[in-house]
Amino acid sequence: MLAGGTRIVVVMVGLPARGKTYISYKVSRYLAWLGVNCRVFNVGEYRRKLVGAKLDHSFFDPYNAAAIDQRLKCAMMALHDMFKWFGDVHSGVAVYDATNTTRSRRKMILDECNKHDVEVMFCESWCDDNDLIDMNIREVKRTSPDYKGVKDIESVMADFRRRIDHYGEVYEPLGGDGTRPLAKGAYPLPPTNPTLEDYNERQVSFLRKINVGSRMVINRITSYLESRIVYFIMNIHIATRSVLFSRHGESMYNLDQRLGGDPSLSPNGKKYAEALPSLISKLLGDQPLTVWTSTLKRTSETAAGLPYKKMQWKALDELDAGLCDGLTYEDVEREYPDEYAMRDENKFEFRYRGGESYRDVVLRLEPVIMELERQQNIMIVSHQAVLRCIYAYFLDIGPDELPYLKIPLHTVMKLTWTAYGCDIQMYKIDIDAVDTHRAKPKAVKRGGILKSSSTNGSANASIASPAKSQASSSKLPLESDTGLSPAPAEIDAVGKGFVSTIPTSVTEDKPSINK
Ligand code: ADP
Ligand code: FDP
Ligand code: F6P
Repeated sequence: MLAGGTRIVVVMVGLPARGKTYISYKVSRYLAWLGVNCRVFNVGEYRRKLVGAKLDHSFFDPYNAAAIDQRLKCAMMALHDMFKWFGDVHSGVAVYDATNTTRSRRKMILDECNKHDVEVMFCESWCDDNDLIDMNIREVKRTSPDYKGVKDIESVMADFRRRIDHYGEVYEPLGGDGTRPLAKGAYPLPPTNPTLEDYNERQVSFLRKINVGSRMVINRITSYLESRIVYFIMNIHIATRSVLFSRHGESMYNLDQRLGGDPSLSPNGKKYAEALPSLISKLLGDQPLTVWTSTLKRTSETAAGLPYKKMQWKALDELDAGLCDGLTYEDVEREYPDEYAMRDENKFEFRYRGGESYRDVVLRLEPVIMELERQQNIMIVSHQAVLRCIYAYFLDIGPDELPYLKIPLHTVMKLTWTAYGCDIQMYKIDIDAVDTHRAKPKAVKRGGILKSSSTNGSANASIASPAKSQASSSKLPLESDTGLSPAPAEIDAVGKGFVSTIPTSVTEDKPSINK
């Protein structure tokens, strides 16, 4: 996806509380999931470390000379770290997350990036919906380290609004043609750029997202990857909605531990399909929903009783096991020992002969993810490997862990959105099903010799540490390699995911968000 040596930085632009950090982490998760080196550099984090977190609005006053100096220093340090990172990874996409609200600041960034051979693409979020901005402050900014310990919400709101006003005094939206006078009191011009007269923003690559996407302006986007990023940012929205996932009910192949095929549901699988509509209606009430299934019988049989619009996606079909389709893991180990061992060595990259790898599945799921971002309430009924890939996208899980995620049968997963990421709630329907999860072995047998299993070499996805915890707030625990499925209570205790068992006869919902 990324030609060797390509280095792109998405430079965020906009007043505070316009969703810049939200967009930054979404872009980063998307690209990392596709296997692109990606990292967010959030200047606010540098400011908190270098100057302090608890600064009132006056620190952001554009006429506060001392603060201007400190803010420029933070911006330069983040840039410096970004160039260092590009030096380490050689090719990748960085997201430079700051307000960058003046032309002088943007020109400085552009000049520095040109010196370091980094392509710049600006992304501005512009919004004048005061109710939405107030909601962003109330729901996200209030819990930021800047206001830690402040109990009075109204004083947070007032201080943050004044912070926004300070930025507003010197704000120059993207796209100026170089003829406008400079905003007074803005950041001092770097000595190397004594003039901005020649800086025409109509010549640079940018996307302006206006009022969450009710209007977009796209300017001089040329490269393939830039256009993918633009398309992604165009599609993301912030409307509240429900996204649900489930594997198909237990299949006849699952009973035999066979891979792939196109079997029908087992008797217990059919019971799950019958129980599903009542759980979904408990979770959604009378909200509209569209159900996406794969083209395989076991998913359409599972969704058959759901009284909603349905759509089949070939892209949601299970990972193709090629030559091994229809075999059990034991058959594969016996008949194709080398391939069996190679899969254990690097499960994400391993491609079945005549079939697919997890990486292949991720790539074919990209349009599904894009559509999922655009849509409202969606339920996906699919398969173990496919749901691992989708789960990994939302929870920012890398290629080492992804192929071992535990996605149990007869369980509905519901996404919940956090400030900059997602959480997952799991609702288990109390109908027996086999466990198809095969844990990561401690040692791999190759040519009759046991070797301890390594991690995949392809872990090129990363997000800068400061906000990582905010970007990916929850992960399902990996199965231990005992081969035993942990009881729900154990899952609760081990990791951040949790399972709530809903007996078919009980009507009351028990689940609660795991924090
Ligand atoms: P900023 O980084 O601009 O200060 P944040 O990313 O911290 O703002 O704000 C997060 C909030 O912004 C989230 O509640 C999210 O729903 C909202 N948001 C996301 N995208 C947009 C957008 N395009 N315009 C306005 N608000 C948005
Ligand atoms: P953030 O919301 O990401 O914390 O409020 C604006 C802010 O971002 C400040 O924290 C941070 O100091 C600043 O943006 C980023 O730097 P600039 O003011 O220099 O753009
Ligand atoms: O066993 C169920 C199943 O969906 C198979 O059809 C598929 O080959 C397998 O899971 C994928 O899981 P893994 O990648 O762990 O073998």
